[in-house]
Amino acid sequence: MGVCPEATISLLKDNFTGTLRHWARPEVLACTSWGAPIIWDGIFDPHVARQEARRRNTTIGLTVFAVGRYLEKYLKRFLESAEQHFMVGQNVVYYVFTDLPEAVPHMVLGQGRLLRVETVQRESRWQDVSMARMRTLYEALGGQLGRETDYVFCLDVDQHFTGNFGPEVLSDLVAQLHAWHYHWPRWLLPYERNQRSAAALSLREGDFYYHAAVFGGNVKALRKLTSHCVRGQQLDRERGIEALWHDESHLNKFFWLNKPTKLLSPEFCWDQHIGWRAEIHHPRLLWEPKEYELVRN
Ligand code: 2GW
Ligand code: MN
Repeated sequence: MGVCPEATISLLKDNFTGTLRHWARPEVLACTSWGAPIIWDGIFDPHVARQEARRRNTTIGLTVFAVGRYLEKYLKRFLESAEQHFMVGQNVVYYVFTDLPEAVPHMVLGQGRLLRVETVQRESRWQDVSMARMRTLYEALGGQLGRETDYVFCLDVDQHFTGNFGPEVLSDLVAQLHAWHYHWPRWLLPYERNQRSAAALSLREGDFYYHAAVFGGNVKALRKLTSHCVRGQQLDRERGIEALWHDESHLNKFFWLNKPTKLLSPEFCWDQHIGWRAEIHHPRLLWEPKEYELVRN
């Protein structure tokens, strides 16, 4: 891990949280080499972030896809937990993309929050269900979603909130450190290595391995991100290849070329199966157990 490089410490002021107390967590890396903060529990003041978001009358979008069996399996718990923990007290618009609009659970939402249901086609391969999200998001960001929000977070549905997930996560371009890979050496990270793929990174490339289950940013930055991934996926398809981790591989390529302005610690998307880790103080979003046999057939 390590401390912040001297050169970047002066930059560790965040629009939403003010000065970050990176010295409060000396055992973790609290900033990147390009000066972006890495948000760990204890280095930000959630109260300052909340006030700043209210002052700006910020509206935050939360997009989630629930196609096929993932709807009945995960969506209700995801949304109910979001009502408890996601951007409480802010303006929030949920966008649920599904092939089963009539099966979306009826939710009583807090003040200033609304839920939109958008119908999408069901892809026959699960890899395509996951990758098709990038095109759908690109189009939505160019339409009503983009017009009615300032920042958007795009999440997997197979997880639930367990703690405060507030405006401290907001920034122009936000990436999530992958819970399984945040302390791995770079050459071992599961980037796409086939140089024919648009998602390829060489052994000398890559900063961190980011998890596609959580990414966010402002509307303009996310338009750029999603269009990059759509194009990369299309190029690969034309060559008859598919990146190792599908949309996640293209997302990692994008973040290598376009550095995120904020990183979230693994506390913001944690897998309990990893077990206890000294640096994980307060998990805020937990993966649901994987039951591939059940849902992937
Ligand atoms: C996906 C895989 C196998 C069977 C079904 C599905 C599936 C996914 C589905 O039937 N319906 C559905 O709505 N999805 C959506 O795609 C849902 O939002 C889900 O959270 C998302 C990604 O699929 P998931 O969560 O099963 O994949 P993970 O947790 O292994 O995801 C990581 O890798 C993926 C690419 O392989 C994505 O990049 C994902 O963002 C990563 O977290
Ligand atoms: Mn997932």
